[in-house]
Amino acid sequence: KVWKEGLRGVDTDVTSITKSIVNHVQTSLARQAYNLDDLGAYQAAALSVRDDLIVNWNETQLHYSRKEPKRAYYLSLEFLMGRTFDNALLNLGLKEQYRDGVKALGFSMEDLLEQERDAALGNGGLGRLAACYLDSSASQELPVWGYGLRYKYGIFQQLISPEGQQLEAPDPWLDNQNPWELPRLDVTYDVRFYGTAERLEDGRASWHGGQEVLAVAYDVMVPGCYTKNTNNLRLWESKPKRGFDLNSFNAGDYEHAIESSNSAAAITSVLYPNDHTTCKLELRLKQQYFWTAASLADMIRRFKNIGKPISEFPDYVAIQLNDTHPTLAIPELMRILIDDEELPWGAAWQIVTNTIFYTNHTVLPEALEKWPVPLMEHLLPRHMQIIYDINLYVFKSPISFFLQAVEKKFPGDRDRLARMSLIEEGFPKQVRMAHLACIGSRKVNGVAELHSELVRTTILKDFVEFEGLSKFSNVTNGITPRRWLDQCNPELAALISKSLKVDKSVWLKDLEKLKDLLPFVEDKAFREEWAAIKQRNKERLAHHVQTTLGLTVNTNAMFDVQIKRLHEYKRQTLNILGVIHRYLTLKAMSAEERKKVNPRVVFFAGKAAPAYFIAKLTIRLIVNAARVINADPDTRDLLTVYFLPDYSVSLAEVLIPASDISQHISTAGTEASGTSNMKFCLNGGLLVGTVDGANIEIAEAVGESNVFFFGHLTPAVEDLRYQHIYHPVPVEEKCPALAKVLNTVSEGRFGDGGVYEPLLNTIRQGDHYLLTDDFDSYIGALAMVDQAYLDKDEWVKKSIRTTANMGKFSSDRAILEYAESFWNIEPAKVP
Ligand code: 26R
Repeated sequence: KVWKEGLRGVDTDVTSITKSIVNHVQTSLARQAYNLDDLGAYQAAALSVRDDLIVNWNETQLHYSRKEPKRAYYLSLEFLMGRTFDNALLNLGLKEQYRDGVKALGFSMEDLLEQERDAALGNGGLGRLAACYLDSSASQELPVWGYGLRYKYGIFQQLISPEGQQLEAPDPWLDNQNPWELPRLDVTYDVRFYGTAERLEDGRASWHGGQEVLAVAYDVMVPGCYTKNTNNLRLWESKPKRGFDLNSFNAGDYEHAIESSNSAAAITSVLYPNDHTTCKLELRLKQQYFWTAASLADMIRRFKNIGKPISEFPDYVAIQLNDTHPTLAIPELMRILIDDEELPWGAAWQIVTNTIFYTNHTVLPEALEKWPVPLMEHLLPRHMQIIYDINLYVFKSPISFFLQAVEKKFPGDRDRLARMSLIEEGFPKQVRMAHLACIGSRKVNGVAELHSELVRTTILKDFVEFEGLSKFSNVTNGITPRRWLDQCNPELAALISKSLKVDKSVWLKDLEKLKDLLPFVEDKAFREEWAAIKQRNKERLAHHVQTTLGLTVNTNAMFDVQIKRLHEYKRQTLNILGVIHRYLTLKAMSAEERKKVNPRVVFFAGKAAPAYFIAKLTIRLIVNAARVINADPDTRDLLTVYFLPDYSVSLAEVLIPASDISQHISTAGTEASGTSNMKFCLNGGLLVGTVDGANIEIAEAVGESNVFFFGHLTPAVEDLRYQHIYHPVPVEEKCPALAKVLNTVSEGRFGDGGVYEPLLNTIRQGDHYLLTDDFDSYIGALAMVDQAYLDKDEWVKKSIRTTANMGKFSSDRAILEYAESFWNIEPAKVP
């Protein structure tokens, strides 16, 4: 059965589609149909699909306005959407028709899909999670909107120099018109910065003066899968409030005239490429306030349209903070309620703490946001007052329920108050955004079981003791099976539908149905098909590498993949040192021995933050080790290494279905969840990893015999780090195999060894990420992988079992948990 509702009805036959495409060529693009290139054809086809999306989007928004359901808003500074065209076609159920339509016009769908630039408005896991959650919200017919920033430049493009250096280039993703957004030049808000805040009576204040900037809305349509419901992602662009300063212009001072207009436009000009290291730049704080202020103003305006008293705001609105980046929503909502709505402090606080929810995505100390008080006072004087007031109200006021509880429970515990304060003492003082997010929220959650437990027992321990356990919970992350199985692995999706004898619309929206694949583990013909699809996906990746990099990949080898942001805690260094160990081992073998070895191809991809020196050195080591290893005639049939530049959502869609094994090898307790681990396993790739993040729950779901675990466990980490500092043991003694690898690098086997000393020294001294502790068991795990791969048939069985047991990791499950246990919202299906 093909899904039919939600389409224009009669106009979805191939002739109507080609007509609509040609019409867009001639009108929207003002071009001739007979000399059209792939880019033009893509744009016209995209505009034609957009017509459908707009109809559904309009009906959805109208339906929500009429029904007035409680809505949820997902505030995220990052939405890593990737491409839209293929996803829109899939969700609308128009894939086949458009394939035939563009073919009739003399184009191939594959080529057209390649024309679209990724929307890369995010760094990594947190941004891609936001994109998966939007897809699931729409697919589950939930009234959810996303709010973010419309960066003119997304995450930088990564180039790799001949020496192996990462170079960064801008990502001008909007250069070829973006058909997926609707400018809303009429939806605008003023946002103020700087100026003065004067306290008035009744706890109110007046904030005036300073700079005013205009926020302009751009709406991105988010179609649900096999439903008419099409949600909205509203992205804000900054503009000068009044063109430019006419006085200066008339006085001949052109430079000054455009200065302030440039400074307004600068706010949304570029995505900050840092993840896991905070920067304290004024422009970043400006981004955060600009976006939260515009989003809240928009929500309040929509709420007021339904004519309810402001006290009912939490009955109609839930706001989810994606990490602490939008925490200013807490003091901003307080400001609106107190200064504009004239509510008393307690009533305002009641509303705020019933509306806002906070998700934490990392416990690494360097990633916890803190803003200097002087900067905050200067840029947002009224908000700084409110933050001080919250600190007083919650912790010290005699009328506070909390203080009584604290006093009763911990009499005279001044250290505790200092630890918990919103303000960290020091020079300068700093605002602790995670503390503010925590006390201003209805619920706080982590993103995998282990991570949520670490949030409760480490960074927010005092708050758990203060407010009780029930506020702190877990929602394990998920991924959308639409993009991460059906779209990226269409052959596997087709095999699943064929074997389960159901339309894919069934299992794509109820992923637990994959369990029904389990009986096929014993079906030889099925296993052969399964293996053949993996093989074709490997060939597709090899073809991609051939055409983009001109390199020939051995598709008879095991494909071993690690793709993620470069970071010491993710330990790409452990991987490349393991590769070098394998290389040295192969070199030491006789020709006879080598014949028994399974060939392996190792893929790396990922970006390093531009200022992250050690991470960039790791890239350099990977690239240079690859150059030497791939050129060695003794070993090159058995081991090759590739660093694929400019990792992106689109590249992930090619890499993930092709992997036999993927690596998720963070130091235990450091990776909050990981989500690519879920993507690989859903596509039948096996996992080698540490007992960390969502790896643990994946192993629980698929069975521990189907994953390769290694390394120390979280409770050991603190003690091991202590030993490294106070009782250091030289690497030579502690881990001779690793010492040998480090020395090989130092000696210059992969180019000037001196270059790598700072990287190698992070391991020799301090070794904060425990490479010396985990290296031997890592090598052991990889040996187990080799062993297991020898029995191809058993390997395929593991692969099928893995996919079949991944139902839990659908982002549909995750978003329903947020909807039901946090936001208290219900589906609002468009009829
Ligand atoms: C404050 C600033 C520098 C900053 C810190 C951290 C900016 C961005 C980040 C990104 C962090 C929060 C992130 O992406 N965390 C990842 O979130 C994923 C989704 O929950 C997890 O799967 C992943 O484990 C975690 O690292």
